[in-house]
Amino acid sequence: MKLSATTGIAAAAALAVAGLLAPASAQAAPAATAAAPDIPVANVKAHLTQLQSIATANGGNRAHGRTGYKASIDYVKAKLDAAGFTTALQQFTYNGAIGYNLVADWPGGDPNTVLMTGAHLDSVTTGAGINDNGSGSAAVLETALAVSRAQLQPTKHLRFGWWGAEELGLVGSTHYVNTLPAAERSKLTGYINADMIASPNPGYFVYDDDPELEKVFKDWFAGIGVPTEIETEGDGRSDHAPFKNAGIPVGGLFTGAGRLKTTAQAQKWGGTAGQAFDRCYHSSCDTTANVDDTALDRNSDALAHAVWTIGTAAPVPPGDVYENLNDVAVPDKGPAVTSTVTVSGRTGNAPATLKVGVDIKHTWRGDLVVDLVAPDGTAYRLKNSSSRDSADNVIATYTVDASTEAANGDWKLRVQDVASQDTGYIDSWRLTF
Ligand code: DTR
Ligand code: CA
Ligand code: ZN
Ligand code: ZN
Repeated sequence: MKLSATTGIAAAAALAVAGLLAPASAQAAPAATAAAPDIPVANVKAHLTQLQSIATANGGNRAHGRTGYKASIDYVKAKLDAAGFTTALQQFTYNGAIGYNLVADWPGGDPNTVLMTGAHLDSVTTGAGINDNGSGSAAVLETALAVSRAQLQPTKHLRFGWWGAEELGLVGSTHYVNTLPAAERSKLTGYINADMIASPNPGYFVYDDDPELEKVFKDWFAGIGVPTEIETEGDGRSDHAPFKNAGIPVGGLFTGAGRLKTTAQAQKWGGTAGQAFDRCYHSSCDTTANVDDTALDRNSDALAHAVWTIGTAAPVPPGDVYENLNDVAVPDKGPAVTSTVTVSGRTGNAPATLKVGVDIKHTWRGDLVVDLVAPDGTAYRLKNSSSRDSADNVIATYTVDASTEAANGDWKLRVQDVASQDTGYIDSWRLTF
């Protein structure tokens, strides 16, 4: 068993996902973060008007492989080039057509901690795709332009992305993540996704993936008195999925698609119960008339708030990493297995934000239950089993409040496969104090 205990010697966190925000103590210090400006919704709508005009001039859509998509990319790129971003077009081929991702870097910030915000720019072939996903694309663009207007000097490096061929299966974002060198991928400390954020009968959904990204959004909406719900059906449904599968913390915003708004939701958000959040989802009526301005405004401001808050937070000091790189086979529908990390030489208790990085290779990860077991035997549930989660591998970082646990001792990762078929193994795991 190979342990790379770094007792007492601060080492760069092996996971670039050690944390998005400064630890609580640093947050108690004078505000290390800058307040985001209001994003003028008129500016966002102006981008939507341009995207609508592009669709109208190009056969009524902005779909992958069509002239309307490339015209959309050119529009967004021109705005960013003029605002001082370093832009790059990434080409890929899908279904015999050339697709494009647009990536824009804001010069400055720590190149080893990158916060990325993105949206897919393509529409379906049946319409202009103004809510899906001109809304997300325009809000991300206007947030980037606001960074330029402010000449923001963030602590993290800010990157923005516009993806191609999302409607055909997250093709552009998957191509981006899969072709990013591992060393570059490990610098991505978070990815924020905006896909459908101005539905005409809006709900206010926040992705329930990374706890810190979820909190930043939920706190912002609570601050304006708007209740939110967690987006439980988002897994795999938009461009955050390839980032999540690569072990990068993800978050995002969503106002709903074809699902019907319930009576309870209409009572808290207004709008019409029994009607879809977006009746024009993937339809020709998804035009500039298919946008709720208030939802667009709120989500644009929430996006800017998250970029400013996380992008300007005090750098997270490197943690002490204790890891076990030994493979441990997980028997199919069998007894739990464990992998141990011995922590020694520390004083006091573990932190309230103990980072648990796991890398479990396993097809149909829904079979797996994963716990952290403290030296005194206390178990902390990291992941429940799920009959719906058919994706492969559990590559994630969990934040555990272990402040009641003594730091020193044998910590165990406990994994059990509770459903038949599909097997795998613990590839590695680590604790970052
Ligand atoms: N797949 C997206 C729309 C969508 C459906 N469910 C969610 C959940 C979270 C984000 C987006 C979506 C599309 O059609 O582009
Ligand atoms: Ca606004
Ligand atoms: Zn979409
Ligand atoms: Zn769509």
